[in-house]
Amino acid sequence: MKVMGIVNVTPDSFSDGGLFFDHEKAIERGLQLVSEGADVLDIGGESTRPGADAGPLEEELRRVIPVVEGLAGAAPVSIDTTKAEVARQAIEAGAKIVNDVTALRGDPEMVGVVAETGVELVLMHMLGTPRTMQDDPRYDDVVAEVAEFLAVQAGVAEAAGVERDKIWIDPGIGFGKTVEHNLLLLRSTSRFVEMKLPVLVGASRKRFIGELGGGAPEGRRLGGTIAACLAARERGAAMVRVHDVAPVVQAILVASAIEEVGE
Ligand code: HH2
Repeated sequence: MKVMGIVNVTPDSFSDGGLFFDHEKAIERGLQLVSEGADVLDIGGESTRPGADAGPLEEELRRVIPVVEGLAGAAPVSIDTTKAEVARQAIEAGAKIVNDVTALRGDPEMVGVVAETGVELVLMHMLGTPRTMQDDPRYDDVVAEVAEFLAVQAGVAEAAGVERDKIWIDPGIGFGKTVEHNLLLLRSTSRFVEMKLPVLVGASRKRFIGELGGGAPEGRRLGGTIAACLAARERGAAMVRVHDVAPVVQAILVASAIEEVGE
């Protein structure tokens, strides 16, 4: 299983300096994650936290493009954006994957950019928008509805010319989901794997871990993050998106070694 390391270029992650400093810090962080074993770097300049609004285009471009340029030589880069123009410029700067948390619903031009450039595409499920998604999310059958949504959006991508072998699917842990929804989705990772598209799971430091773990704050959710990653791995996930690359890589190594010993 691959590990995608998260490189945030948002003011809440690097609040202690100007823009130039932000870029340097983010590039340093990315290189550190590669040295820890990240297979892919996911660079994002738009907050998708519950309650967040999408920021302006120019600001997002200023944040992420120099970081993509700085890291594209070190590892395959994924651009975490909902905006086609950001995706386009990031691809020009060397990005190989577009990670769109709206699964093509945020910008009508997105699918064209991905199809024309031939890069990979991550389709993630989200109920509503970051601003509203945690307002009482409800499903009749969360696993079936998320799977159906991802199948439809994969069809949209293919119809627009994105090759099927370039498409990833992601159940969108924490995006319009209760704790129970998140647990059901993680337990049902194999249901998504059965769709014959590689599955990406992003549970790193998410709120449900804190809610299960007696209110642990974001910086103290590594144990839960590792548990979620290993659960997804056991059920066939192809990649996990995490902040703490070294401990997750180590956990995967040990889990694989236990399975493979004596074979
Ligand atoms: N989660 C976040 C952002 N992008 N992309 C994918 N494919 N899957 C995810 O689960 C996912 C994602 C969460 O974003 P945020 O809450 O802003 O925090 P961070 O980027 O630090 O994880």
